[in-house]
Amino acid sequence: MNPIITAFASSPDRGQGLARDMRVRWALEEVGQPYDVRLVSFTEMKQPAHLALHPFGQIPTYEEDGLALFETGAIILHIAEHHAGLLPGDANARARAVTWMFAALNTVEPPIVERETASYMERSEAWHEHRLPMMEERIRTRLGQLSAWLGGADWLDGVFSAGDLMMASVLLRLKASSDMLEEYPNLSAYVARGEARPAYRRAFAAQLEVFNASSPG
Ligand code: GTB
Repeated sequence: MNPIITAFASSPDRGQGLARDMRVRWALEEVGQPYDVRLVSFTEMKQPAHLALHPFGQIPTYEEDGLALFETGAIILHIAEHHAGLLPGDANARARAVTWMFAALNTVEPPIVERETASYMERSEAWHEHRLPMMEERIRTRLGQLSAWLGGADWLDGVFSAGDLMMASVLLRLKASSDMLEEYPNLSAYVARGEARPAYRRAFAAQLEVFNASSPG
């Protein structure tokens, strides 16, 4: 039986790959694991059946025989540990790839999400325009550090890994909501390399199809 993931029945981004099921789809495509998708509405996500899978009432979730997971970090690590292609064989290189997954989720994604959330939750507050530059400075600090680490390399630690998949996914979210990424040409090129991967393109097409299928005409 294929694993089953959940995704938005109606994603606010109109299928532009910004919801977090995209990174799970990408990981599954990278390792060649077919999967099924159960689409859920915002109402269904808060109902007991979904809360039994995801205590915070969110997507994505991941189910396979006898196992239900939530949190994209845990899901992608699980996929990477059970299939070849997303983690190096060498134990130390593997640990470093996992480190980059955590860095993407714990160090780079939070300031990006904070700015994005503020832009729709706090935009009408008088203090928003004063807070915005501070939030953007925090993002630039991380982008500058990441850019310095990457230098002229293709990937963060040698070959493409789950760490790159997660980092590129996080940066793609920034790219969709600001021009900041363009200030770092090596990071822009890094994200473009991720987007050019056949697995990424298949995942993107699959989630866009959900939007197209639900739109008239
Ligand atoms: N830490 C969790 C993880 O990594 O799995 C975060 C999961 C999460 O934030 N899920 C969001 C969700 O279910 C969807 S991805 N939200 C509904 C809710 O909380 O009620 C966040 C997201 C949503 C939509 C867009 N978009 O349309 O642009 C982008 C990102």
